[in-house]
Amino acid sequence: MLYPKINHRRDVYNLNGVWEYAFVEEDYLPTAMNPNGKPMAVPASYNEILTDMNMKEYSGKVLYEREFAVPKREDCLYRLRIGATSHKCEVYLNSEKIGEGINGFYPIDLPLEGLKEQNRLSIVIDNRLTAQTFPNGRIKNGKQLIQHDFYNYTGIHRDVLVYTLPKQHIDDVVIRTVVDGDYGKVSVEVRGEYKDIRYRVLNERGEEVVCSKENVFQIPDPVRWEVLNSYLYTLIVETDTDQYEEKFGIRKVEIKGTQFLVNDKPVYFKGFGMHEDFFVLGKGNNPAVTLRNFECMKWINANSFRTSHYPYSEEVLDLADRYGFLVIDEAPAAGLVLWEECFGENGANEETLAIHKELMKRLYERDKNHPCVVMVSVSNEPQTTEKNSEKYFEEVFAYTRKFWEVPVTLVEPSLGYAHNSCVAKFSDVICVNRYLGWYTNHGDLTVIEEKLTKDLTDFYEKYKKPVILSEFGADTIEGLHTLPAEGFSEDFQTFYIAENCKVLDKLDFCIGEHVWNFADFKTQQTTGRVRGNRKGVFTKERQPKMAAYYLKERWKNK
Ligand code: BDP
Repeated sequence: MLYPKINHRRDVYNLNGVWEYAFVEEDYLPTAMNPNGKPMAVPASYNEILTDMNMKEYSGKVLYEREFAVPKREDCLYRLRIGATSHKCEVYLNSEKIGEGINGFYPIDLPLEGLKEQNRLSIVIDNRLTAQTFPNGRIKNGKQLIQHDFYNYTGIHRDVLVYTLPKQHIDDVVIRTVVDGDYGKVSVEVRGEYKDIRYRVLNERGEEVVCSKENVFQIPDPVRWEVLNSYLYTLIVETDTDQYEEKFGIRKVEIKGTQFLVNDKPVYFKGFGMHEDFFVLGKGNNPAVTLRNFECMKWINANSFRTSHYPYSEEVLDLADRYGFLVIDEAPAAGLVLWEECFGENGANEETLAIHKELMKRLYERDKNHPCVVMVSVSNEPQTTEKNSEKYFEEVFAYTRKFWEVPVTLVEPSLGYAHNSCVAKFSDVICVNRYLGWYTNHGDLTVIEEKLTKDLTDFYEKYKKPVILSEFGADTIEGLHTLPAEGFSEDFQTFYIAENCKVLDKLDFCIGEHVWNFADFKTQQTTGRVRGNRKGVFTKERQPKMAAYYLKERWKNK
């Protein structure tokens, strides 16, 4: 799947802006422009824009609609590309259903046939979460129950584009670097219709370094894509009728013993679990917010992040490629804890499993060419202690590895241990979440050293795989200080993080630390949340809390 790009063969028209929205009935069909439509921004979530609680928390179907016109050309095909709508949706062009979206974090790419001079695009979104959606949820007595700790933002969250393709066109481009261990050897696989094809590669200065008729070629004096020191080449695929440009980086990812190697050099993951979440926008993609996030990460000397708990926008990954961040690309499989409903009695619920596998494939189709993606996570905190999880995840891992060449992991829950996890054996790197001294023994920093050492060492001893502490953190209200340090103060967060890090420094099978979370984020209302989850090392405004200065110093030389 290729991102729509503009060049002399292809056009792109942007449909972002102010659309009409309306909450609609279950069986609603968009046969004409809805007369109750009110203005709504795209991309954005509606939840942080509306001021009425019932509307903000609405669960059910919501219509997004707009009219549009594009220049008409006979010699090309038209397609629609919706970056993401949360969650499922049905798409209609001039009252005709043209397709569906199956998940809130993946693009929907559909042919647009029979375009008129003036057209109406209607998207009916369903934001309800069930045992068969990703993330999972449950509807009880008509009320949405959320199984995970992030807000169920709803809306069109990423760009809506109409684009054209030549009739004979390139469908897909897969770029593999470091073929047979040789740096600079590149192989390109192009899917599509063409008679002639050639491959050109430009370096970062825009100079042509390769022009080849063959799909496997050598880049002279290759410059590698390194962690925090990226180098991106541009591949231009030219056929007799079409052209597509894709950036790529030359880098090799490997696990040797307990080392995670990028370009033959061991790396230590320093960074965060994050969320796509910001004031007013909700989950609406915005490059200014992404850039502020990345500038803060550079400032604090982080080198990596996990796209917890769903695939982030393609624009985020483009920028991560450029900043040289290492990304653990996570599927939207959070909240897999409803074992009876999700997994059935004797192993996998076939429907849930089939969707999960499809999402792993689509993640590959979308993200395969990004050098920043160095590992894939199939799920965050499923109930790995449940025996049925073994069969389920055996299949998910095997299927994921059919596509992905990078290491594959699964993030173990706070109560998953080496002795009771049925699935840790499938991971290439064991990612472990721990909230010692926070959710257990709350406020007691003295429990961390012994318990964390034991939990992580047990995982290593049993599986002999490298380990990442993929979540640890403490809710912190900025400006709150206590002496001695008590929970929710900036002091406590700083000492809490330092205490965990002290353990990691002693365990050489540990290859990384991802603090939970990069910034404060919205959750559903509940007693343990003061306007959301406050474990951010940065506030929601993206200003540093006290712990940020500790981490900046620590990560400078780590
Ligand atoms: C972890 C979850 C994460 C939560 C975090 C917390 O993976 O999504 O936000 O707990 O409670 O278990 O802060």
